[in-house]
This record gives sequence, structure tokens and C-alpha cells, in this order.
Amino acid sequence: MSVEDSTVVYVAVSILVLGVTSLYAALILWSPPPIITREGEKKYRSKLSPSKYLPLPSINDPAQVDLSVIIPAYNETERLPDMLTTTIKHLESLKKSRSYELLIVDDGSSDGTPDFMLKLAINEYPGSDIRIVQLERNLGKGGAVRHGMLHGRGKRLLMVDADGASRFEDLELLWKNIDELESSEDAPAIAVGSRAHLVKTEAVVKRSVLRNILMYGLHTVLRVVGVGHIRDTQCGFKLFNRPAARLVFPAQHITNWIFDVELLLLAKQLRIPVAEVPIEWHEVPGSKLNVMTASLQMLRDLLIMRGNQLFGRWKVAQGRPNGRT
Ligand SMILES: Nc1nc2c(ncn2[C@@H]2O[C@H](COP(=O)(O)OP(=O)(O)OP(=O)(O)O)[C@@H](O)[C@H]2O)c(=O)[nH]1
Ligand SMILES: *[C@@H]1O[C@H](CO)[C@@H](O)[C@H](O)[C@H]1NC(C)=O
Repeated sequence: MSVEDSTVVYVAVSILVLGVTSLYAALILWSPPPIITREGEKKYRSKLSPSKYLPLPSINDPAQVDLSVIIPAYNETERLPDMLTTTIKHLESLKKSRSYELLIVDDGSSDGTPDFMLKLAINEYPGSDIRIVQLERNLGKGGAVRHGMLHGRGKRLLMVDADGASRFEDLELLWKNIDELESSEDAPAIAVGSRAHLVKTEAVVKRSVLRNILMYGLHTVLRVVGVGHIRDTQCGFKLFNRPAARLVFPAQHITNWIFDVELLLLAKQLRIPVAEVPIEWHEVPGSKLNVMTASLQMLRDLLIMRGNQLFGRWKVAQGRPNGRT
């Protein structure tokens, strides 16, 4: 090698090292902080104990009811009451064969959502098993869902939005799909609601143009990230059996609205079967999502998620045969 050649190699290697180092630095800088669960957040109130906070169980404990319904709630005094009425009506109609609990996870609301919900639980729904859990600070929907999932008692655990956009009776469709996927009691399985069949129908045309463009953009990015096999990742209606929840939620890092994608990616990496099930949907006014900031945030967070996995900073849960660790 001549002197010039070695200089070229030296410069190229330096640039490469510098590039990787700054990428890694950016990754660390932009990664969301680890999710911290405070002591006060591991407790709940209910109609049986309206003023004394009682300890919540863990997802690793044995199940105590057939179904947990996890409702993340951020400033939801307006929308949640109606949603609760239809939800409880359906659950009560099946109560004889399926016991249930509702877990309302308040995401640090400032409009008094938790006390309001507790009052509602006592006065309007005395027959229902409703637990109110409070996050001390606003974490984002993904953080609230994760918290509820890690502290639910159900054999199966459903996450559902407080706005009532999904038709709650469609739970039965997800339920049947899990029945089919579950090869045994402790085999993990997931069924996710999907609005993909509604594309080009009235329900979607009514959404704003920007929202639709965002949706198509999202699909392209999702294919790159590795969850292109799921047509609708963002639907807020997803059912996990307990073994699946035990594997997926402890490995979750993202707490904003990209968390759905992380859950599906984790499911894929853990080889958990996922059924995508068409459900009814209607757009409900009162969404707090800003589409532009959300798309930029999405792009950044998907890259961060992939980067962290690539560098081995975020590990997929251990202990699953053939699963990546
Ligand atoms: N926007 C928002 N919602 C949160 C937060 N934490 C929990 N949530 C709950 O997440 C659910 C979805 O909130 P929405 O504001 O309807 O979000 P969205 O993505 O616009 O939902 P759709 O309009 O139904 O597509 C609701 O149950 C909220 O109460 C948060 O920090 N911000
Ligand atoms: C939540 O509600 C409170 C009280 O109504 C309000 O001051 C606050 O701005 C709301 N937050 C959001 C993000 O809507």
C-alpha cells in the first residue's frame, strides 16, 4: 500500500467510526426514558374501597377473572360515561359465563377524571367490578395501556379507547379468534381489531384528507420497519391472552401513540400468533391527536425503536423457545 492509499483508508475508517458513533449518540439522546412505575401507581380504588388505596396484582400472578378491560383515560369526563354504559351493558349480558373487571387507567388527567369515574362506578354501576388506577404523571396512551395490562387479573385482557369509537360487541369476534389461535392454556395469542376493510367506505372518506395521507405514509414506513403484514396497526381495540400479555408488555418501551407498532413488532419477534379481525368503527369528535406533529414523531420513534433493537439496547423478553433474546 502506498502512503496515499493508507491515508484514504485511514480517512474512510475515521468517517465510518465517527458516523456510527454519532448515530449511536443520537439514538441515546432521543430514546424515551425508561418507564418508571411509582409506588402510588401500583394501587387502586374501587366501590369497595373508595378512599383506601389497595395494592394491585401483577400480570405474573394467576388470573382471577375471565376478562380485564383496560381503558386508558386522559381528560375523559366527557366521553367515558357513554362508552362505559355500552361496555358494561354488553359485559353484563355475558356475565354468567364470563367474569370481568374494568381497569380505568387515568393518565395523569387534570380534569378530575379519576374521582369522577369512582363516583360513577359507585352510583351508576354498583354491580360492576371497576378499578380506578392513577398514573401520577401523564405518560401517553401507550404508558397507560401498558400499566393496566401489567396489573390486570384477566385470563384475557382487552385494551379499548375511552371514546367509544369501536363497537364493543365486536369483542366477541376477537374472542373467537383467540379461541382458534390458542393451542393450549399457556400458548400466547393476540387478536387485533382492524379498520382496513373500511378504507374507501364512507367511514374513512369522512376522515380528513390529511389523516388519510398520513395513513398511507404510515403503511409505507411500517413495511420498512417490519410490521407490513398487519394492515391496521393503530386500532385501539386489541385482545391479548394472559401468556401473550406477560411476554409483550414488560418488553414495551414506547409510551406515545407509536406503541401499537412496538407491540406488534414484539409479537412478531416473540413468534406470538396475531389475528387481524375486521371490526366496526365510527370516528368520534374530541380526538386530541395533532396529525402533523404526530407524523414526525412517528417517523422519529419508529427509527429509534429499530435502532435500539439493532444495537441491542432494547431486548425482546427472554425465556421463549426460539424467540430472539
Ligand atoms: N390523546 C391522548 N390520549 C390518551 C393519553 N393517555 C391516555 N389516552 C387515551 O387514549 C385513548 C385514545 O385517545 P384519542 O385522543 O381518542 O386518540 P386518537 O388516536 O385520536 O383516537 P381515535 O380518534 O379514536 O383514532 C383515549 O382513551 C384517551 O383517553 C394521552 O396522553 N393523550
Ligand atoms: C385537561 O383538562 C384540564 C381541565 O379541564 C385543562 O386545563 C387541560 O388543558 C386539559 N388538557 C388537555 C391536554 O386537554
